[in-house]
Amino acid sequence: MIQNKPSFEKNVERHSLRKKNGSKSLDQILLFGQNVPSNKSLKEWVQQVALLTLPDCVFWCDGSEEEKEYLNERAVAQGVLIKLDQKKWPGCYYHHSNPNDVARVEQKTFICSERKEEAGPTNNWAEPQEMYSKLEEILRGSMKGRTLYVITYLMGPIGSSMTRVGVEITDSIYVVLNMRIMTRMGKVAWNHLGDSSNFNRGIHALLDCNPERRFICHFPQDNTIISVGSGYGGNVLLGKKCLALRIGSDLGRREGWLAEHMLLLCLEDPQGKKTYVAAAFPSSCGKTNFAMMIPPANFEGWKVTTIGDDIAWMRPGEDGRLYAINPEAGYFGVVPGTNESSNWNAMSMIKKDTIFTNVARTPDGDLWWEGKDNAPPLGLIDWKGDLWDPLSAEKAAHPNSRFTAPMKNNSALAEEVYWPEGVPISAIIFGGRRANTMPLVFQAFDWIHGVYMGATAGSEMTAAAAGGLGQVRRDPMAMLPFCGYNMGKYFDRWLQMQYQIKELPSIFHVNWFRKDDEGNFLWPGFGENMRVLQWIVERCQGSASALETPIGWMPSYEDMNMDGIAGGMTAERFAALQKIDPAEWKQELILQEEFFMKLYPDVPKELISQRELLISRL
Ligand code: OXD
Ligand code: MN
Repeated sequence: MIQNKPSFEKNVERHSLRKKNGSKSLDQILLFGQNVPSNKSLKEWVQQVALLTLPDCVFWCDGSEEEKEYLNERAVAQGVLIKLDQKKWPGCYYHHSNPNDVARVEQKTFICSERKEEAGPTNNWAEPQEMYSKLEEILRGSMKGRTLYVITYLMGPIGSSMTRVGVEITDSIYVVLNMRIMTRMGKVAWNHLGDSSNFNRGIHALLDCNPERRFICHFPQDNTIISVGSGYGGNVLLGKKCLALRIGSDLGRREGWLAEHMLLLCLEDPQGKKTYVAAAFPSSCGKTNFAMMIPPANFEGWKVTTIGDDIAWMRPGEDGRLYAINPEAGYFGVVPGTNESSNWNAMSMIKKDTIFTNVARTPDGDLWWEGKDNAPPLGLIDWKGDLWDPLSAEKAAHPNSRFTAPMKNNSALAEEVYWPEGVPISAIIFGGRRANTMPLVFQAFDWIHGVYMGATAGSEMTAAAAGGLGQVRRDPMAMLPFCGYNMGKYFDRWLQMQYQIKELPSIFHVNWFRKDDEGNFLWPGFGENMRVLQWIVERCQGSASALETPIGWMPSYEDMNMDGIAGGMTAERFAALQKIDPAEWKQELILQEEFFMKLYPDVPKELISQRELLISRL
């Protein structure tokens, strides 16, 4: 039932007529869409951008169901989306991206703060006026013949004091349909904004998807983002990495809170006691799986529910605890490897209302990807749109192929995700993908030591970003690609938290990816990670013991619940998982020092002395 579809169509038709009749009044094009908000500064800004980009039509997205149906049909008609078999995949669509545009581009991502030092040595910096001028030339007339969509959206739950309004102007219908899943969008955001001019201004233009003209630029002092030349989610769903992390972290610096690349989960024990946990892992290291984990069968009475899978905003609460919200409303998750046993909740969630990007499909509208757990069907069409040769070394689905799914379809969704003030965090976990050196789990001695553990975390690079796959790089707090200001100052922000919070969360480090000498994973991962989570929660509650080691508190084999663990676990194998190898740690400390040298002179002295203390303990 598309009640209002005719009125959208009439709007577009009326517009075309006006164009034929030579009427170019911007006031008139601004009327397109079902409704238009009354906010004057918003309208003026959209008008300015329309005058620069010269679209055929301006479409104000109101976030309604009717609008979604209309836009889905339009996207199919334009060949941007392919409708999947609606019996197998109700409400699901498919999108192929340009093969040159499948991941975030860190080398083309800029923080255009007033001074280079504000962006710091880990970010690309460009002088703001120069970058604005360059982008203005790129944007001039760039939307001719296209529709300019105005997406007004919220990052954060309705009614939360932490929630921010963003407006993304885009000429990509794919972006509109993804943003409606990832954020609370349309009228709800107009109502939140009211007459205020305090909103993030984001402009996205697809252009011709030429990597040479691809720039993802942030202007923190103006609360502005401009992204051109890409259609990949991480570069163009501006609420996510750009606003919620890069601009968000800078807002946190000014206002005394933290925007983090963290999942949020609620762990309920058999007595019904709930513990809230935040965990930072670099991209494609299993945050979504961890946030949706199902405890092993013998963990009767334990329950994990998801608050967020990628981003957390954390601020001191009035009661002296650290409170966190998930600013998003959907998941933009990596598909390959997702199956009923690795992530049952995600599998059932993506069966409806999901946009799939760059997985493989069959000619009759079904889907397949590596790790889906069934043999590839015949006649598979790969992520580039070509017939896939099962004998070729090429993957049928791109390793960074994605689903975009609304969080309300997650059967493990925590009710707390809607709480305006968020949840009080008891444990913070840092982790990465490390084949060696890093034990399965250890706990920081105190807050400063924990900040040091996060600040020095490293991980092997994955397909989520273009670049050297598999190389270990320092990725402090999993924020290397997302911190919108000087990393040393960001460490300071973390340290400052100890004066803002009375009940500081305990901090842990985990590594699910340690391998033996033959290259086999030592830990089964997935739902079995619950065993580590249980120890962490019991440490927070003061009921689990630990051994003091040079790198932190560690569980002994007996401290862990290993009953019924998949594949079995012996004390020797656990010792290999937890081993502190002096040669590996020597190398680790050298790499940490190199990283600190890069950040010189902004590394807080507290962290330098933590490193010295660690050396002396080792
Ligand atoms: C993501 C990423 O898409 O971190 O979440 O790249
Ligand atoms: Mn992420």
